[in-house]
Amino acid sequence: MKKLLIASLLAGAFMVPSTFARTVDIGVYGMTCAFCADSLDRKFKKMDGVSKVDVSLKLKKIRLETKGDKPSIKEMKQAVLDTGFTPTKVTVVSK
Ligand SMILES: [Cu+2]
Repeated sequence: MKKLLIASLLAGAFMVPSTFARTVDIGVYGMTCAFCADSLDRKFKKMDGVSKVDVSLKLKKIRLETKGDKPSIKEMKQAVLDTGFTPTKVTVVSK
């Protein structure tokens, strides 16, 4: 019984989800309409590690929330390029 208790305590310790998260703002040049915003939104939602995407057409930027260090800043910039836009400034808002 005692053994079982220790085992479950250990398992619990390993299952604690990481609270580490990042918020990143990506400036986008060339985003002019709702369709642009939508294609960027869909692109980032498909990326591993991205938990939230908020595309602002007005501010011409994307706010991302990631679960950890992935995707890298480089991968974010590449995703913007792949969608047909030009990334401007990438800012890590909080970590
Ligand atoms: Cu457009």
